Amino acid sequence: MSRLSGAAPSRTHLVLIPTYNAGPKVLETVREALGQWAPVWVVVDGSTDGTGEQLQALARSEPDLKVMVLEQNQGKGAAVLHGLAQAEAAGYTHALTMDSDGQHPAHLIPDFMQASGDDLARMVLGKPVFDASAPALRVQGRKVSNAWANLETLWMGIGDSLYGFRVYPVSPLLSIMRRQRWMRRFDFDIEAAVRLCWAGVWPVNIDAPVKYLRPEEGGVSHFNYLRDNALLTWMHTRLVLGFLLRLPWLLLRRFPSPPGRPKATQAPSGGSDRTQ
Ligand SMILES: Nc1nc2c(ncn2[C@@H]2O[C@H](COP(=O)(O)OP(=O)(O)OP(=O)(O)O)[C@@H](O)[C@H]2O)c(=O)[nH]1
Ligand SMILES: [Mg+2]
Repeated sequence: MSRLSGAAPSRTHLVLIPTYNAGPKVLETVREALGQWAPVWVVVDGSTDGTGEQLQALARSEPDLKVMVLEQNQGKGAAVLHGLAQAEAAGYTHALTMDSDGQHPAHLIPDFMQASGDDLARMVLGKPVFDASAPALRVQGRKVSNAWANLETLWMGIGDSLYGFRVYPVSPLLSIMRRQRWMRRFDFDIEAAVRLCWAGVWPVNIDAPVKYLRPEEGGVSHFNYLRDNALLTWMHTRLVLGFLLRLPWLLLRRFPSPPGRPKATQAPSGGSDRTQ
């Protein structure tokens, strides 16, 4: 399915890269992704560092690259939502999201796409393998978020709640995002994994290295400890409330009834995450 294999671009699975002021790394990332897969779509999220124009120039010579530009910065989740809506309209069923800042392993794109297959009830989650470049605070901090995400899903198997290198089924994720106003910023990755679990999309976890680049290596981060941790705290508060509302049904689904009794297959009518 990828250009590397010499096959035609996929008509079902695409790579979707949201980007915001990522500097020169974004061009490298996009080229690496194009070396592994076609098509690759980039959503430029109101970048002001000139990379939007550079990406548009690259797209003129790369038929498998599509660049969409949002005039104003809207946040990672909003940028992904924009790309997903276009992907659905064009008939794509699955999107592999990856960050634009050189942290994610483009060489694993084909493996992740293969693991996803055509299953709309499966998401493929990258499980970060850190090296010495990873700041201890970030590595430890995500354990807190992972613990909450696992509780909120009754341990359905989210290996890592934060890592954005993933394959999502497009229509279930779109229907979840369109029903609410959250998940538009840094809260996107965690809430997407949790709500997709609630909707019956099961996680498959695959180890994937993550790099933390120093600024002199071109590393850029927009993570803001205060702002983003406040956002994540509010997000988990919301998710715990949603979890408590769904708890009876989640328990029934997680621990099926004895033979002879009907099995829970979908959220109760009050639940807002039914995908079909
Ligand atoms: N933070 C942020 N990222 C955005 C936004 N819009 C798109 N993105 C993209 O989302 C991805 C993740 O952003 P980062 O700031 O690197 O967040 P992170 O990788 O979780 O955090 P670090 O581990 O500190 O790099 C990057 O590819 C960004 O370009 C936005 O408004 N804010
Ligand atoms: Mg990053």
